[in-house]
This record gives sequence, structure tokens and C-alpha cells, in this order.
Amino acid sequence: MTSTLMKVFTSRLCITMHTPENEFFSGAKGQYHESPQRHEAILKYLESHPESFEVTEQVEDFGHEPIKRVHKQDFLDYLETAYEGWIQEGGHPNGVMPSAIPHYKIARLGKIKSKSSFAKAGEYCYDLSAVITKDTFKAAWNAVQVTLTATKDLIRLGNEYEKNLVKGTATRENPPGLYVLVRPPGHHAHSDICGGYCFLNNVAIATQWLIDQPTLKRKDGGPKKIAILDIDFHHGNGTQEIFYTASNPLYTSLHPHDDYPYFSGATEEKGEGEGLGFNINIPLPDTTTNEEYVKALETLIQEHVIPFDPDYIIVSLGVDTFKDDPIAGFLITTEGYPIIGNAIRKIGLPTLFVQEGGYCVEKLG
Ligand code: Q9C
Ligand code: ZN
Repeated sequence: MTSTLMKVFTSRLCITMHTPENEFFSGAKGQYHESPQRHEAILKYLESHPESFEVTEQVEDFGHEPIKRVHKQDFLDYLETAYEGWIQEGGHPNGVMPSAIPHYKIARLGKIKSKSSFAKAGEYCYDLSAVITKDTFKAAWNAVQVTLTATKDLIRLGNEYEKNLVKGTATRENPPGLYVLVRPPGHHAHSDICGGYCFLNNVAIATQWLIDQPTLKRKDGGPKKIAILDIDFHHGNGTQEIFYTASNPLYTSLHPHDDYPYFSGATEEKGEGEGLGFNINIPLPDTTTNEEYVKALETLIQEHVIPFDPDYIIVSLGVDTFKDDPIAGFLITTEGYPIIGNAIRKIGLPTLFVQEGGYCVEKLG
């Protein structure tokens, strides 16, 4: 019998250092929902259940190379210096938020290159919900390093699992699973724009890093194959964009028909070039219940994930599908999540769960 302890990778640094105060929600100023309190609530629950969770704050430094494989250098330079420039030009200390975004209907788009921090705030961000505070870049960077630390451990546990399968001491029913409790989240971050509370795409960086490992190969000599399951309420437009022309990973997402981020997530978005057929969007009704959600997830797994024949699963784990989520929500209840977890476990592959959204702080634990 293998241990049922789940290892959790987190860090106080990324939880606490990114501190926007406000966002605009349906036209009104409100509190910033993507808060340190979310992760503190989750951590409190995990730490009070040591029989089920082993929380570690170990973090290895993987440097900037894995990040540069996903994000453009000018965007990274911008994120690192945005707050400083903003303050120098008289921006409000609450943080960087665009006041003009280069809308695609503006004919001059691309012909003006403004040096103003206020212009850059819109050039590199597509909405009003990715506020850059003093240490946002440090937090996002640390979140990536924690995610990569866990991903490295996933390789180790995956190899161990393979050996145990051969020995007969493990079954396909009990694959290793690791949980990464970091913020800011990542799945709305594109290669060169932030938005939707996201700055660096943790899941995309971990995925690309796994694919890039020179010593990690499939039997046929090719790189390991990753399937991303994006079960955050919202469509992961950033992850989709980053891998849109790639045949590895397979990106899959369940999300509502017509909700934030509004301009992506249609079934017709199937990928391009080599990536054609490797981007699967499944829009669902706003009223989706536990049963309907699990059914859609199981169909997605059977029809798309299993045929792809992946080596690892990476889950963009948003729990803003919860019925009482303040900014989102299908009708998923607390009882629904273990059923969703079991559907993913049954795939039988090493799985990395990375925290994305989920804003009902009272119930997050
Ligand atoms: N009226 C994540 O869950 N604001 N990001 C939406 C809708 C932004 C969600 C406003 C929501 C971003 C990671
Ligand atoms: Zn979300």
C-alpha cells in the first residue's frame, strides 16, 4: 500500500507579496478578490490535516530560462520595472492599472510606441484585474519557482510509480499527485500580456519545462507528452495562446459559454498549424451541476485526453466553479470536488495540480 499523503508545495513569499487593494467589478470599485486570504484559508485546512497533506516550502531556483521559453523578454522586463516607472510618473501607489488599452479597432495600433508608463500599462495588460504592486513580479517569479520545484518532484514520483507498477506494488488506480498552492495564478497570462489576476503562466512554464527536459523521453525517443486539464471556471486564454500552434501539450478546458474572458474559449478554437486538433474547448451552461460537470469531464478525458496518450497531467485547478463563488460559479458543491478529483485520478498518470482561481474564502479550505 503506497502512502496516501499528498505533498503540497507552497511559499509564504508568493502568498503574501502581491497585494492589490481594488479591482473594478461590473462597473464598481470593489475589493481585490485574488487575495492572500484565499491561500491562507487553504493552507490552514491543509496544515490541520497532517494525516492527508505534507506541506513543504522548499523551493529550488530554476532561474529565468524556463520562464523565457514561454514569455517574451520585453514583457518580463516590463513586469519587473512597471511599478517603479508608474510611481516615478506619478501613478497611484495602489498599483499599475491601465487607463487605455490599444483596442483592435484603433487604426493606429502598432504605429505609436509610447514610452509612458501609463501607455505601457495598457500595452501589456488586457483588462483591469491584473494590478501590479511593488512586489508583484517577485511574487509571480517565486510562484513559478515553487511550481517548477513541484514539477521536478513529479518526475521523481512518476519514475518511482513506473517502477512500482512493474514490481506490482502500485496500480494504475493510485498515481502520484502533487498540489501547488501559489499565487498569483497564471492561466490568463499570455506570452506577452497579463490580465485576469495573472502575470506569469505557472502551468505553461511547468509544461514547457517538462517537454524540454533532455533526459526525459518517451519510448519512441520523443519528448514526454503533457495533457493540461483547465478546470478553473474561466477559460484559460493565456495557456491556449501559448500552446496554440503546438501539438504537445494537449490543452483542454471546461468553462461557461459566455463569461469572462469573453473573447476566447469557443469550440471552434482548435489550434493552428501543428497545433490543429490539440486545443479542446468545451463550453458548458451557466447552471452546470456536479453530475453534469463530472459527465463533461469524463467525456473530455475519454474522447480527448486518453487518445492523446500523455505521460503527465497538469491541472489548472480553479475552484471558482463553486456554487457560492463571489465572481463566478457553476453549481458545484463541496461534495463535487472529490468526485472531480477521482475522475482525474482514474486517468492513472502522475498529476500536478496548480492553484488558479477560487474566491469563496469562507469555503476554500
Ligand atoms: N464580471 C482567475 O480566476 N474579473 N481569474 C471578472 C467579471 C476578472 C479571474 C469580472 C476575473 C479573473 C484566475
Ligand atoms: Zn477563474
